[in-house]
Amino acid sequence: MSRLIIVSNRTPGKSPAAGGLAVALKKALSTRDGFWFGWSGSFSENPEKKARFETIDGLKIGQIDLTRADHAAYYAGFSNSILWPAFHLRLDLTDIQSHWYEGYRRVNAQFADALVAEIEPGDVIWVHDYHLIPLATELRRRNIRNRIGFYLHIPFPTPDALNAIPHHEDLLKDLTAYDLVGFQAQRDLVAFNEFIAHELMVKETGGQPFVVDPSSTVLDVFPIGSDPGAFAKLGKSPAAQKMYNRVARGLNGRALILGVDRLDYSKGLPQRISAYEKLLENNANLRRTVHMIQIAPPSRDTIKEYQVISDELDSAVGRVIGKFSEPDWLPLTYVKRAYGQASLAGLYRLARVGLVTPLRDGMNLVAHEYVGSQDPEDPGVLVLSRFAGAAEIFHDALIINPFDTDETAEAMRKALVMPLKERKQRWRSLMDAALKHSVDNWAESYLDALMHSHAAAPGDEDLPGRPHPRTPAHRTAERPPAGRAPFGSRMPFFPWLRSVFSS
Ligand code: ADQ
Repeated sequence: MSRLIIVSNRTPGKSPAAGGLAVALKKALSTRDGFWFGWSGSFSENPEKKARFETIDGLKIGQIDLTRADHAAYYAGFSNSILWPAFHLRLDLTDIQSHWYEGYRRVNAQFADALVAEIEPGDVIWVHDYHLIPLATELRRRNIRNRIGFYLHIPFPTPDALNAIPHHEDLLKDLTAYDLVGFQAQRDLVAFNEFIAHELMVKETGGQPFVVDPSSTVLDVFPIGSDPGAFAKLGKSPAAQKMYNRVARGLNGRALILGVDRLDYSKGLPQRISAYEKLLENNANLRRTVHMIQIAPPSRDTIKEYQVISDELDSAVGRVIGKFSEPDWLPLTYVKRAYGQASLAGLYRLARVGLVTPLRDGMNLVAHEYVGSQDPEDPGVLVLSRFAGAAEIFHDALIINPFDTDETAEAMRKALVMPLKERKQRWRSLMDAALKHSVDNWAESYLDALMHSHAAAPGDEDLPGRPHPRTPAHRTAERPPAGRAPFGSRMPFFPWLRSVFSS
């Protein structure tokens, strides 16, 4: 079996509290030879070109250091002050500083330099997320011909938002250097195709289109998931039970409404607090019968916009507490720290209402984890934003528009009074969807599609005399049908768009 090389901004750490994604990728690596590669988390003003390897928790990890200046431009700068807000359609929050792009490309080139020495013929390379879009281009420049796949964990932007990103043409070309590009949701593939369709229109009306030819890259949808079976077990574990009992005692029979998020402006937290405020305002009878817990540990807090959202949330929480609290009842608890998965599973299991209301989100794994942790005999209700990738999977959640705080408040009320029979029916359907879209199925279907993403057998491309698989001659060779369709969600690149490239 070919070796697997996983590349992401950071590698999994030494702490055992790894997320579902790290666990699934670790599992994929445990059945194959290979390693995980990324930034070490350390700075050096003169970083070694070669990767340092160590084995952590049975996993081979390769790392490099970065200079402080490059990291600032690549991570806080281009990745998280331009790509993240623009891909989440928050152009108002972008901070465009032109020199960041050079740092972004420099770090991708540095990743490629370190990787080149480690790649063997037949290795399959799986690159993760928006920090590393140019990595395949950099590897191809260094004559790496192996299969390389890319997975985007966040949503793909609409054409206008894409056009607002400096050097977006380069980034689109970079995507076409991959054999397979995987998206979270159909919405993302549609957005990609929409951009190409828009360029076709520009051409047809006599303008100067930006020509990118994605015809040698397979574009497909692979919705990520969690491990619902593991969460079902975890929800009953002693650590989960401890958290469950501790909080249940405090609730004293009140219904728990729960939000668990990274503190990020994409998660719609101030809007969520406003919706809860409306719930209490419009339903005086519910006051004292409910309690909301919002867990939101700060993230990326060196970036100004993250400090702003943190202040905004502080003030929204203070407003609601000030408005409704009584000496013996608090409407809301806001916890600004992260918890381990077992504690989260206990809280998820206790919550009558799980609030997952991002303004835009790639998938949102909290939705999957909430569903996985429920007690089948007394399940809670998921209130889910239509702008989370998860909404394409969880049809039996209460789907809301997070910008419409009246609608969100009404969904919370509906969830609180929902009869047990309906809760059970909805939960069964959600659990079936979570199991179908488990993180293991996701990794397996992605890797399967990557293995079939061009006609050459793995390693063949490196045999002497074999044509380079990415040469135009090879592109005309019949391609297998784009890998196994992940859960029937495959939507190929619109064939009629090919005309724009062939004319
Ligand atoms: P995130 O934006 O980080 O991920 P999400 O998918 O909700 O968002 O969470 C990822 C993980 O973080 C989950 O396993 C969750 O348990 C954990 N987590 C979140 N809040 C936590 C808290 N307060 N304490 C402890 N753990 C917490 C990005 C994209 C998502 C996409 C994922 C995976 O933005 O859309 O679903 O990658 O592809």
